[in-house]
Amino acid sequence: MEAEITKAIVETASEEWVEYAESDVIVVGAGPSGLTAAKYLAESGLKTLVLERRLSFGGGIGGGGMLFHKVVVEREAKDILDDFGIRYTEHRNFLVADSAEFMAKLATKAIDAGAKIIHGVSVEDVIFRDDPLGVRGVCIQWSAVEISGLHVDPLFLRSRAVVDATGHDAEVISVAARKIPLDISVTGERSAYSEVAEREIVEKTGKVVKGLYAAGMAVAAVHNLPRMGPIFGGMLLSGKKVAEIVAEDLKL
Ligand code: 48F
Repeated sequence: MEAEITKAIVETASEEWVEYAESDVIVVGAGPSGLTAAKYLAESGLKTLVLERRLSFGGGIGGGGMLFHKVVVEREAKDILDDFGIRYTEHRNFLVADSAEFMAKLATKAIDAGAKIIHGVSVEDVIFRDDPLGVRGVCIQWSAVEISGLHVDPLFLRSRAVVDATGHDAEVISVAARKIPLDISVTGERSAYSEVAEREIVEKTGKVVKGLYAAGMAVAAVHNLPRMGPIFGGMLLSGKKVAEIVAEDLKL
């Protein structure tokens, strides 16, 4: 029986790795912007793979606001909450959701829409071509190997688009900016100014170079925008917007 358990896991997982060696879109990071993007990308018919370093969903959602188990969302993002079936209460100008429900339903709806999410995998670099200049996929490593510091070569996954939804450090765009002549520098985010941050992150969400897109707090890192704290409307709207832009760009 033990051998059969091993075969069941290794054979089915390996089949999927082969299937996802090439995708339409790779979303890096299963935080609020990445999960939102994944749902709408999958719904538009694109083969969508989400790679998440940790063994959990939600990125910065689970901590709520300083471990108070609530997150705040602006009314502008109400339709997205409704799309995901996330319940909320009204508190003056804001909608307030339970952080556990928020992250669980973002993940569930992304998976139900057809996105494949794989945990414990870190993106450490990109694949690029200069004919024309652009990103064509990612280099991946088990997070456990990354954390151990062992010298293990990565594997490659090709895709037509990569969405950096890695949060405050914009890890994918940072490595691409350092190692490809992209003519961008990732200057990092500024101190808190919530209303400006919420608006400008959505406005500046989109393509960085052919094949590489920024969503969520990665946008703030790339465009030197302020941070906003535990308010999540901008993350949801950014995830939806990047999905629409990628779907439009990938139209044949
Ligand atoms: O940080 P995170 O939640 O990013 P986000 O979608 O949302 C930001 C908010 O949570 C909050 C905020 C606004 O309300 O200020 O912080 O922009 O989620 C990013 C996810 O990406 C994973 C990381 O573990 C987290 O779950 N991640 C980061 N780098 C990598 C990665 C990487 N190189 N490879 C794979 N996953």
